[in-house]
Amino acid sequence: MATPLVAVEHRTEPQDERTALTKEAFQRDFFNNLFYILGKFPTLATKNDYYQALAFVVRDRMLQRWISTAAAYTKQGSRTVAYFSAEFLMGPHLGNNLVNLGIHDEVRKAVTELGLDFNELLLEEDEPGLGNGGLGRLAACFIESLATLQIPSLGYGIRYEFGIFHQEIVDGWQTERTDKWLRFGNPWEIPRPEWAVHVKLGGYTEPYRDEFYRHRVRWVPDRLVAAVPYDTPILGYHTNTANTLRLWKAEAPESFDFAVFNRGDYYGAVMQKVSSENLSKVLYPNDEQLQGKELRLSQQYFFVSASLQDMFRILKIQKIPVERFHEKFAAQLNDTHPAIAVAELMRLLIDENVVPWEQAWDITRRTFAYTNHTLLPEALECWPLPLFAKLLPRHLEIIFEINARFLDEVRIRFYGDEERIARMSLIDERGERYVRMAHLACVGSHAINGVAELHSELLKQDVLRDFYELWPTRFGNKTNGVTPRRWMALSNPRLTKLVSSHIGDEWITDLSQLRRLEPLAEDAGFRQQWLDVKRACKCDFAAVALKKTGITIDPDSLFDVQVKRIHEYKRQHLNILHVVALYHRLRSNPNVDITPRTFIFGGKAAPGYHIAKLIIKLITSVGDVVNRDPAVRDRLKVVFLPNFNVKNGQRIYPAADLSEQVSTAGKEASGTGNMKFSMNGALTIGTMDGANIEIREEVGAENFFLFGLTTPEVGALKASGYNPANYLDGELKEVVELIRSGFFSRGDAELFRPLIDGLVHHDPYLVFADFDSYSKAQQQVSAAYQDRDHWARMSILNSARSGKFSSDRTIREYCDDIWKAPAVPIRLLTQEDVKV
Ligand code: GL7
Repeated sequence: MATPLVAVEHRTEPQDERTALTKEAFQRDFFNNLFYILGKFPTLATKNDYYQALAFVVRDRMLQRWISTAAAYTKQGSRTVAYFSAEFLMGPHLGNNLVNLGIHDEVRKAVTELGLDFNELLLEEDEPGLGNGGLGRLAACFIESLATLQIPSLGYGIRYEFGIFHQEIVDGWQTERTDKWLRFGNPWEIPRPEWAVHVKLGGYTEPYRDEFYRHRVRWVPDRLVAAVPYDTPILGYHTNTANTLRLWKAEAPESFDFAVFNRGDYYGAVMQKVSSENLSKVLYPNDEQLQGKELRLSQQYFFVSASLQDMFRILKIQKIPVERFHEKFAAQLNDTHPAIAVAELMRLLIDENVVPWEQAWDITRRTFAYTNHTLLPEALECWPLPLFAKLLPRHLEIIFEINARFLDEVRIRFYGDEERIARMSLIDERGERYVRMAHLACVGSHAINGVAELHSELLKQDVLRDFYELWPTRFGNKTNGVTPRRWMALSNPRLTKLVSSHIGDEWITDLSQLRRLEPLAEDAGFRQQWLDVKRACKCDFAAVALKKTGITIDPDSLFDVQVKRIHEYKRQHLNILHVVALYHRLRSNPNVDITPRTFIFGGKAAPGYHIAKLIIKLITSVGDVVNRDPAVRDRLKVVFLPNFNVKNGQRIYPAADLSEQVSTAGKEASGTGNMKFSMNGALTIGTMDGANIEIREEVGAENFFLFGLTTPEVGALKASGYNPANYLDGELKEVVELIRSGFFSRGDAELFRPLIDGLVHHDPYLVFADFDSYSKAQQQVSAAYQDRDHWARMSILNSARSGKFSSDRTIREYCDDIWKAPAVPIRLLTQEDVKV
């Protein structure tokens, strides 16, 4: 009798020989894969071979869902969300797929029985790091929630050959290495070359008359690139839904090659192929900083055009007329990176489907909605007009026409307000001319949203104020969320087990149920179990930290964590200044009673962002001194964990006691790491910024360490002429002098000068202004941690009250308010059903 691998009643699929869920079938297939797919036998097999053999076992068991889902959507012509994003920071797939299939623990047992280390195999997966940070990870959480909520959806993006660079710390400095995530192959994707499309670039346009003597415009490009879709199934949690992430790879179109080959220019033909492939070669590693590079605009247009063409193909298969494009699809623009889609959809409708302008415009606006993700001016995408004209001549004409009609509307509404016209124009004409992508996105969308309450308000008051005044009803808020499947169930199995043993497991798909933990905060036994879980996670992380940095950390110290991209507005330097202050206190009075702390930092700096890299160097340099100083007696430790990514994040969030969310008020649009920490029972020290405000509102002010200036106070201080030197006294002054003196740089007083001088003379993010308040809040943290039992209470309440921050809630709001996309439950097909 075969042992069933799973005894979960949600599993309804008819099982066949190949994908049966018995332990025997699973172990048999594992070795079959090693043999027939990887061509290895155990003696020669590497860990990665085993990982892949396992991945294929799991993939086989996902395909029935995937095929059934595609078949249902095709047959029903279901309304579909198309999530357009230049980034999808998926993280490793294997563990998540096991959790969502509901076979995680059983597969772990079966693998372990084979004498293999299950965790080690999971770690073998090179994660697809196709994103920079929060924005890309949000897209990943969203498509997982869409699948869990059974909403028909497609994620459209770019299959970068090199994702976000791999960070190493050498002599305390960040160094970058290319991320060769595809090196050993990717078992999760299926290429679909039969659905490749051509994307045009460059050239010129010309008017002509078609066979019906209609005026038309022809775009004669000077380059064609083939876009080949690579599909990855995205499973919902314990549902039959498996949606698709469709990422485009750039290749040279065969036909073009032939032309050059025939001219005998072999080398030229190969070079052309190489230059086409460049389009999906590498992710630009800047977060929140526009790099006005032609290749970047080409990438954006490349994936947007391919995706829209793909959507037309889908319409055709489902026999839906192009005039009903907006009924079939709700397309979300994840920031302005895909905003060129507005002009591209117009072009496809007008030039290629001969839809009249007014109707095409109506369809376009009803199709798109736009999410803004940042208030930082340097992140707002503006493309120089000449560059735009060269690459996308037809789109520029279309944008001019959209602009002319739009500005007419503004003129009528705001009679005589020429300044407003200039401010709102899609073209910035104040000096050199630019195309303003955020304006294009606003004009071409029926809904516009920010990603947290404060951010959405600031958009209306500030960055998009004119648009808000014109179309107030189009604006809304959708506070971000994160998926509890990856960020709790998968990454924190101990907590998951503890929670589920008390309140059942429905919280995994209905996070508001965590509220039922609230009464348990008063239960001493539960508090002890809660602390035990936290301590075990901290021990796990201590082992990781030791392995990756050689630094030994004490699991009984307070783990104070700041992991996120390194950026001045996120103020990692505020944090490290406080570390230096504590060190200074210890050195000045070695017997001072302090709460032992481990400061954990992680995050990448954009390779060209010198100050951010210097902040990393400062952190590692302070660590070098503090970690070794015998006077400290291990009461302070500073760890910079290299290469913060999804995989590392999964081990850090569960281990944190304190979450550092210390951006200057009004700068962090939302933050999402803040949510992952709180769910996993960390307390937050934070400013009134982004989603921190809502986290504090949910968990209660008494369970949150607040500090710093508010957004209006920041504005007022800046308006009054902020002088950071005025704040340079007392402990802060001593801290700054210590760094300036070269104490942390072996006497080199020059090394940190750019950073320190920048703070003393400019300090655009008000580090000095907030230092005192931060330092006081940190004292409250230290005091609170002394009463471990009370800390446990606060920690439990953080988790219990984090339900709002599930991406399921966010996605439901998008579906109800913007996409109007209902769920489509999937019935699993048998192999009989799909026989031709
Ligand atoms: C960001 C915001 O900075 C961040 O606060 C937000 O949580 C995230 C998702 O909405 O989007 N905007 C941005 O450009 N990046 C972000 O992470 C890179």
